[in-house]
Amino acid sequence: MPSKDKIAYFYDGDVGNVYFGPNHPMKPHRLCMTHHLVLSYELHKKMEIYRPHKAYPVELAQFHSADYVEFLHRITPDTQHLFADELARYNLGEDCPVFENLFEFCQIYAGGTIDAARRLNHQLCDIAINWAGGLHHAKKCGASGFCYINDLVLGILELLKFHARVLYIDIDIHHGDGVEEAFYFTDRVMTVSFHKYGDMFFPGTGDIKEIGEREGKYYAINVPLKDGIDDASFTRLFKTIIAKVVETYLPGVIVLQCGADSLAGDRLGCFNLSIEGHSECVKFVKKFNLPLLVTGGGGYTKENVARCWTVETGVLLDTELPNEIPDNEYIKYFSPDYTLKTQNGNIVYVSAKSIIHFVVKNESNLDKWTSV
Ligand code: ZLS
Ligand code: CA
Ligand code: ZN
Repeated sequence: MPSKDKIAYFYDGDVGNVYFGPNHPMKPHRLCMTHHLVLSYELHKKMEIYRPHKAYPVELAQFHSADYVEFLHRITPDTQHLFADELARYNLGEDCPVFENLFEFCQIYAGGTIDAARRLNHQLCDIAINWAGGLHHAKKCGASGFCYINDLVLGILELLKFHARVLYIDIDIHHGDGVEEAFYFTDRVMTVSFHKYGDMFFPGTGDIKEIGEREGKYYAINVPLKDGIDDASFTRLFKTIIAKVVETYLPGVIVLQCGADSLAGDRLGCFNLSIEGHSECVKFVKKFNLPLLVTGGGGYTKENVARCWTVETGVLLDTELPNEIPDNEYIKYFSPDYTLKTQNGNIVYVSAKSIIHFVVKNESNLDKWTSV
């Protein structure tokens, strides 16, 4: 059945041309690979493709401090040695290096999420996709974990102009700390993050006991998980929690961060999800038929990131994709099998009992939930 949903997809060919540096796990080129795979399946024919505007400094300063935005604008790889104090103050360095065209990169991915939110606000689409967005760690006054500007917070602030309640869901393997922190004291945004927790895993926050404060108490949900969680456990937790949240919170719009570092075989991640498991979460969220803003996020084994986000573009379009990848100029990256679904070799089998760390606690906002 062809979809009746109107899908807006945001992409700028310049976003994949920046380079974080040798050995850095974040490879923006994965965004070009994703886009080429989307094109090779001819999915562009089923949605509206937009080049996002480059967000203006004043737009970035709706969340970030003006001095931080101004510094990001000004700093270059050639001048950074003159600004040691500021680099430290704004947490720029190994995880968040200063590279060529850094500010333009931020303007593009943030512009994409802002444009996506605005099109949803004006009911010009039902679903808006920005795979370049989802940089959930950035803080008001500084960078963190490969994230400089928090496009998700900016997108949600835009959605709040038209919607009383926004639900934010984060399936990146890392805790969505920047988004949680921005809305920790309000009941107008409910944040739900699924993530690896413990063993000093970055960023170290996201305990089940973090539930929000003041007006925001019970409006932050954290689902801390251990290594190796598989499709069956993850999707069961996800569906149980999200169904209950949507039923009780009644959001006007959903923002879904689809970080692909929760896939098996990720260079930084340690979960055991297949692309089918990951995309089942997207399918489940789509079924609520609420306006939906979908972003990327982490993902460090780039062939699998491209595969995953292409499958999920298909899910959002209600289009099943043949497993054999059609010929395209990036086909070499998908050798040796040239198929879309996760290679079995990525899955590591571990005892299911050892991996579920998530316990429903009476004192948390999950108190009325009988079992997960
Ligand atoms: O959620 O764990 C850390 C912080 C450190 C260890 C790494 N060193 C460099 C800094 C201090 C405690 N950082 C994490 C950040 C993970 C961000 C995830 C982003 C997202 O997916 C959303 C986009 C981390 N993990 C791995 C690295 N950093 C890392 C690995 C290898 C390198 C090379 C480049 C840089 C320095 C050497 C680097 C970082
Ligand atoms: Ca997460
Ligand atoms: Zn991540």
